[in-house]
Amino acid sequence: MTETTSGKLLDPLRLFFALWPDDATRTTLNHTGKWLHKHWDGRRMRADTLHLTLAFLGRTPVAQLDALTASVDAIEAQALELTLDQPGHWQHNRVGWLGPSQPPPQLGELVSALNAAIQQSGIAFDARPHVPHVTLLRNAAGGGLPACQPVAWSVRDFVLVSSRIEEDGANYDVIRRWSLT
Ligand code: 2AM
Repeated sequence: MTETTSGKLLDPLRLFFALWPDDATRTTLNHTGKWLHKHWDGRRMRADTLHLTLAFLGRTPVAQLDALTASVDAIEAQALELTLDQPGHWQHNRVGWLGPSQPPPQLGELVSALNAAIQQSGIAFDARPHVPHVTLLRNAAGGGLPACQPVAWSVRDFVLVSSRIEEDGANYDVIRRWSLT
């Protein structure tokens, strides 16, 4: 699960918490990625990697995983409905993305609860202000756009993901999943 292709266990892991789309939402997001690519060019993210990051931990020793998951087990957060209706482009890293113009309060609550749980588990962590987005393009040109078809996403769980940077790009393994109430 968190092994390299050569079979070695990765330590430290490169971890992040994320909302992981169900198959139907993933297909719709991928469709929006195609549409955005027509306007902004760049490199499309593979459909199987699409996600919305909640908190990024970076390099974390495997030895800290149990403390982390125990802290997160104690979180009680609510299910939420996301409407991803806002395409965006960041000049500094040329990322093209889709996010919610009006993030529901439950999303901010979940992010805060995760930040607290990460800190409680003793992991060195530098929380940045959270800008909810799904990266669809890298090296994108940006510019004006026609109206974008919103993507509706019923969020019922969140995941912990381990990221492996390999020759074909980033590969992600979902290593734990937590239900929202
Ligand atoms: P991005 O898609 O905007 O690049 C895995 O790398 C995920 O973690 C991606 O969603 C990425 O966001 C995000 N990420 C990478 N580095 C980060 C950082 N330093 N702070 C917050 N999120 C980060």
